[in-house]
Amino acid sequence: MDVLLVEVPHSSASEKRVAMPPLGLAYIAAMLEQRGHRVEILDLNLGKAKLEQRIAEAELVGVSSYTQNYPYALAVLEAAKEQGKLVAIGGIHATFRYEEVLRHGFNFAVRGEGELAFAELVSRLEKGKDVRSVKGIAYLSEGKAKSNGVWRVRDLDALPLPARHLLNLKAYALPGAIATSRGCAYSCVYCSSRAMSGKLRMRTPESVAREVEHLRSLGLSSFFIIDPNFAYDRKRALRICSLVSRLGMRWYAELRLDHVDEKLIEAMASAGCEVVRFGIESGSQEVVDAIKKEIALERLLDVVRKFVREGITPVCGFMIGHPWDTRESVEATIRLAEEVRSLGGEATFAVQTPYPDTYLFRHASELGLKLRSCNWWEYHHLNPVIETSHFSQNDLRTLLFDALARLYKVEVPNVAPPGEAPAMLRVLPGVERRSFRSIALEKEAVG
Ligand code: B12
Repeated sequence: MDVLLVEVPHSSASEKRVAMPPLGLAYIAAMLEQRGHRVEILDLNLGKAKLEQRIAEAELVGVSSYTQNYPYALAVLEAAKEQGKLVAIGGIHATFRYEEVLRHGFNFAVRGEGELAFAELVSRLEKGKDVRSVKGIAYLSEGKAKSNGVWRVRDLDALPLPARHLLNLKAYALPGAIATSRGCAYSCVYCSSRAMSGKLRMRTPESVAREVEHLRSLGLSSFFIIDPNFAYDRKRALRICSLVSRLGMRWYAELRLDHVDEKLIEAMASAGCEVVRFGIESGSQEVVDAIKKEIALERLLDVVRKFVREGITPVCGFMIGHPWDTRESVEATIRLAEEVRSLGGEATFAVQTPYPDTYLFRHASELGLKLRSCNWWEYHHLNPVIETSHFSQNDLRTLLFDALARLYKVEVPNVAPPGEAPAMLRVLPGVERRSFRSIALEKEAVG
């Protein structure tokens, strides 16, 4: 079958170049090719040219979407429906909101990890067979949404490597996105990873090193580990460091504060790691406990010092607007972020955003959260869509800008129209939104 896979645009306000290739679609494509299907990947972040023509050449269209850019997926649906094509949607938003996407007209929602579910769906469609029993898909039957559950891949090492030959890697600022594990062992109340990918499954260090070697053979000089927590298994992380240290590549990874120690930091540094990101989320231990982050803040500054000493830039992510946040806890958060920066680390700020199926979203009213917008487009961490029992939407916006202004020592004109925060940020002179990716990009630029 001829399948077109479409990645819809990401709204990364301040990035001049598209950050990363759609790894999820590259995995889906590899499995389809293994089953003998012809596949194309169209990443609309690289331009919208030829969408209609590519749809015309395909028998089935598959769309990938997060919550925030779901409105774009509807535009692709419309374009495909105009040509009478079957359209499936997969990814995090379709997994949680399958009834919504089916009501909007998608023929199939593929829930969870799509490699096997979608390949099975395509093979049966090709043979004209009944697809209603395919695990991991949802569809409408007599107007009712029917779901066959969520499919997750048990043995990640058994998956074919992502089909990067279908991607124009040169077009991406950080082309070397790689996943060494899926899922998470923790249940932070605001995070979708656990809800989306379930329990943690890890690849063997040898299979990870083989993929990094493959990236190098493609001419890449760096890779970006997208796992929520690269070092959950310390022994595995040390083994990966020793295997990739021979390849002379730069790399970036996300970690948890409770899974790092001196030996691991040294091993990561000598293996070429240059930037790491920690989700710290608050400067108040009480709030950190309430959001079920399970880390001890008292360790942070020492860990930051150790990373900086080893030449790795630690980026700490903070959020304001947690249900338990007060002016005092927000103040503590800004103070801690300033301390991190004073030690040579970096800090990023976002506003708490309850994404579908997270604990926060499911328990919003008990937690005193009022959802002030159901326009998914506004769900992008820089624009408050909630009111808490302590702060109004506008309070949260002001707190966010004040935090950014204090951190970056600039004046903040409070002119933010509702929903337009990314555009607003462009008026903050000199405050390019510092993010894990933009800091990694700086390293790339230095080379
Ligand atoms: C890499 C990444 C990014 C990259 C995306 C690059 C890209 N082109 O894919 C960038 C940096 C651009 C990004 C940006 C943002 N991100 Co982000 N991102 C991630 C991250 C870390 C990894 C995603 C990934 O590659 N996973 C690995 C691949 C293999 O899995 P996958 O993409 O999910 O694909 C699988 C399935 O979903 C499914 N599937 C996916 N697409 C399709 C399509 C079809 C047809 C089928 C059948 C199946 C299918 O099958 C795939 C293979 O198993 C996740 C956290 C995580 N660990 O998952 C957060 C995550 C997805 N991001 C998140 C958010 C909130 C954002 C931002 C809104 C944050 C912000 N304000 O800046 C932005 C904006 C994005 C936007 N929508 O505009 C949330 C999403 C929550 C939600 N409900 O939408 C997550 C879950 C983080 C979190 N913990 O909450 N992000």
